[in-house]
Amino acid sequence: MTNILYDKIFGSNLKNNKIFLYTESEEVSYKNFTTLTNKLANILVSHGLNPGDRVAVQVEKSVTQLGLYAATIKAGGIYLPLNTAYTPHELNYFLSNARPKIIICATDTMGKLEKLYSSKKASFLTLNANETGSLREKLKSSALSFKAANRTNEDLAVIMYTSGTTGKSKGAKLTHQNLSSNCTILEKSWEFSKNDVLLHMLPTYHTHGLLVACNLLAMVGGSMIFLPKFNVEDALRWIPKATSMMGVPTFYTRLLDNPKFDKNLSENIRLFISGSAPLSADTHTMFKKRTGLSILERYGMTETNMSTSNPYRGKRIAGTIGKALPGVEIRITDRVTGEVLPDGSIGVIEQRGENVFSGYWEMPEKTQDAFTPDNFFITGDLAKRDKNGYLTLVGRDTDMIISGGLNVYPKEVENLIDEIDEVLESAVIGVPHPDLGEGVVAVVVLKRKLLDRKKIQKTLQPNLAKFKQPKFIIYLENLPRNAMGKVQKAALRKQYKELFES
Ligand code: MLC
Repeated sequence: MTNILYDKIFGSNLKNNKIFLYTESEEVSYKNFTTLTNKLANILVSHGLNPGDRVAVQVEKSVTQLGLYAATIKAGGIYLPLNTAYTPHELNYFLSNARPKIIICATDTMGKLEKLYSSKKASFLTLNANETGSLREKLKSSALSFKAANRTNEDLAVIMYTSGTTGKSKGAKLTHQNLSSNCTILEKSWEFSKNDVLLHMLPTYHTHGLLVACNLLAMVGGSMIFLPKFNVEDALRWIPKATSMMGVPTFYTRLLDNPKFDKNLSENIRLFISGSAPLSADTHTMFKKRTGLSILERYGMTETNMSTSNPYRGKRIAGTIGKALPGVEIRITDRVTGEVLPDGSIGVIEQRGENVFSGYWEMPEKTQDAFTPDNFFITGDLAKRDKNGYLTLVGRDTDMIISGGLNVYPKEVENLIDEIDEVLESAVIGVPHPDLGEGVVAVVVLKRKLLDRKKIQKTLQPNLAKFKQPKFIIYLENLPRNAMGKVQKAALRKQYKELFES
């Protein structure tokens, strides 16, 4: 019996007394983490989990939460992590679409969700930020051993939702093979080993924090300083004890803004990695000046895991996302004709390899649209490749916004704004933001005056995660349009490019 992902990621360190996780309050060995995983897997199975069933998890980052991920995989389930910022309204969509067998969330979320989502076919368990809840209660009497379910390469391990251009999110299906093969490539490419201690301050409901950081460190038998979220003071305190860190560009710009962050503090660090949003060449250069270290920028997506990387040994070129990782085929194509373009031309990044997901959950048409006939995934990111194979991102084929490493699809926000009686139409754009990379801005045309000036914000609040809500709303008489009547978002982005600069 094999369970491809579990055996690969957690299998070799099961009985190890070495510390896997350091938190502010405890140290968890691999051995204790395995016991926790087994107990959690027994609880999941006792709630009816069969191989192939989904386990939806919307909880704060914690040791138990990471154990739930391992337990779901070990029990043969499909782990479905959900951003804690999602509102019950958004959750209702994910749950109705994925139909999980088990839902694990905070106690107060359960109260709200039960009203919206019919729980007939799902069991609810609770886990709160302070590690209380029904799940922790059940741990006390759960059995210590658990036999891993058989899972092959093609079986699904994780579904992660990504926003879509039409405003409806799509569940990216990630197989045991997608995740385990990518991890092996990263181990070799970034030279991770059991000697590594990774400072982990990312959320664990996205690819970056869960499938890159946690999978990799568990697989090599390393350790993680596992903190609930990023803040500069905690980072400064823990960086001297770490050998590596992964973050979105906002982590690095916030560190640079603090004069206490310097070369001495980071002398034990062998590798700072950045991804999920473009790192500006300026930040790369300033970071090198301050610490003597070049941030390694890499590129990936929920659908593809990690696809390109600057080298561990060799030249890390500021402003580039490096070269295709081993086993990942990348080509640049014309956005209209699909024709493969020569190096130096700007076009859409398409990729193929074991890293690429197996399609969108129960959305065959969207899956078909996302792939070329020869099975390359069309990313929608625009880039050019130089003669040495280094890729530079130059924009996006869609008008997606990346705010602090989180993707926001304008359509989802526009749909909600346009439903307001007084609104004629809206255009949601991303403009440069000094802290978040891009900030969400709504440009709104009213049919008639808003009696309540905060009506738009009040409408969005219960329906949309905070990070998707506009940080600024601009009211115009008309939206700029081209001769075809299409809203010219590029013109709006240009006009408001300095909005967040002061
Ligand atoms: C929080 N807020 C955000 C935000 N995060 N707004 C826009 N964009 C974001 N990313 C809101 C908060 O709710 C708060 O609202 C206000 O903005 C300021 O909060 P903050 O305290 O400054 O934010 P903070 O909690 O520090 O979070 C910022 C952050 C965090 C950048 C540290 O968002 C983060 O950890 N991002 C990482 C996301 C990530 O892991 N992405 C990987 C995706 S995987 P208010 O009004 O209450 O003050 C992927 C694939 C790949 O993309 O290749 O990696």
